Amino acid sequence: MITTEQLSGPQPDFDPDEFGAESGAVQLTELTHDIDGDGILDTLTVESDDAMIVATDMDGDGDADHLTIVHGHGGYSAWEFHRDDSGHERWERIDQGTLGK
Ligand SMILES: [Ca+2]
Ligand SMILES: [Ca+2]
Repeated sequence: MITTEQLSGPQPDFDPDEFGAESGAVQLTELTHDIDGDGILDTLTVESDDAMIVATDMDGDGDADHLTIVHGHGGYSAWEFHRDDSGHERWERIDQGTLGK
């Protein structure tokens, strides 16, 4: 039996520990936050057992353009999505480090 509780909590389709440049587009279906305050929801946060993911769709096409992954041990990485002229999709790591240091 499926409860509404089991259906809640949208999960972007990737493993935060395995995420990398070739991970491909991350579709965001249920945005929950408006971080730039323009009245349009643009950001989804997902908490898993050992990581928190903040995914933002800047241009409103439904795919994440920016991801920040914060791991339970305090390390984080930030990624920016690029699609080149030939349609190849790639994530570029733009930042990484450890929170609180
Ligand atoms: Ca917004
Ligand atoms: Ca987008």
